[in-house]
Amino acid sequence: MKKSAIILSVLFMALSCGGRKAPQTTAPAAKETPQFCADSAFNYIKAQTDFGPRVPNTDAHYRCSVWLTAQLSKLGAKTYVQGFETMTFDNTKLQCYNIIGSYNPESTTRIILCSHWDSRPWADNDPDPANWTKPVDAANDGASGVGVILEIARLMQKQAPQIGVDCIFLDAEDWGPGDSYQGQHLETWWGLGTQHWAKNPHVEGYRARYAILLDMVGGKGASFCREGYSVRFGRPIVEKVWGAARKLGFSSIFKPVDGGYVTDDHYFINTMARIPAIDIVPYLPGCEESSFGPTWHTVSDNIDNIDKNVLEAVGKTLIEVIYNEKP
Ligand code: AHN
Ligand code: ZN
Repeated sequence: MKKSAIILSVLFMALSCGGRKAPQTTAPAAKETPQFCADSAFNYIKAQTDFGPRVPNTDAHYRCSVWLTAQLSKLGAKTYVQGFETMTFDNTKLQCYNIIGSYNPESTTRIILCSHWDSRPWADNDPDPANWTKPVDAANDGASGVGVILEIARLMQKQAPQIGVDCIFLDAEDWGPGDSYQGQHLETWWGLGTQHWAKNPHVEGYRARYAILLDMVGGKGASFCREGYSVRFGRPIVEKVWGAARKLGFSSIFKPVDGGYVTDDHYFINTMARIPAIDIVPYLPGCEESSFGPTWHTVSDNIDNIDKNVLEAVGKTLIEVIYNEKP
């Protein structure tokens, strides 16, 4: 993205949600929670897709890693970059980067907000076989969670929550075998960046109260059921998040319904790092095109199919949770 375009989009987001609040007539009872801005989250998503598909071992991937680190740093976080090499199911050696931004780094009471940031190298669920070898823009499947977290980071710089928050952008989630792969299908072919982080935390002896994973939180008309491993390992967190959504009137998006099990990054945070982790993921088993929504692993997973209403429901719900968390 050109520098002028970046400046313009930042200016736009400052104007779109940054308006002053009406003057207070009565004394506020408690400090208000900050206002999540879906336009700003959208701009953070577009800035990522503008690099092109962020497939590991490509220039776009490397340049986006530098940009993500710079964003967290600019937004006042203490940043860590974990560079590492990993092997995939198809014997490709990947150069990867997990990117971490810590708020209130001294606090011993911490929560994690995380999302994968890499793009899948193949749109192998596309209806057109000609697209099966093309990389995915991954506006939803990757960039959306990162965009929501960056917007929350922007708000945390302006108003600190009472607890420590670690924003973790996980690499190499999506280089897993497609349905047509003839070899063994192992869980461990997915979430490679998370597995590295779980074995090598960015801080020695790292602990957190819980983790919330965002995966595909910007699909058109998306909704979220209570994912299986999230309920198994982190039922109270699921209840906290879905309860906050209900309080804000988002129960049509955060459905109070149990969904299926998804082998996603949170699975490894639970089983390897032993930190309770939940997944906000649009998984509706038995859907026609895909259980993860119509653009999943297709070339249509691009910025034109991002839904600001969904971003807003997810962002506002998380703000409600984070600013009510007590040390
Ligand atoms: C499996 O399909 C085994 N896991 C899906 C995890 C995923 C892929 N999330 C985004 N892309
Ligand atoms: Zn994916």
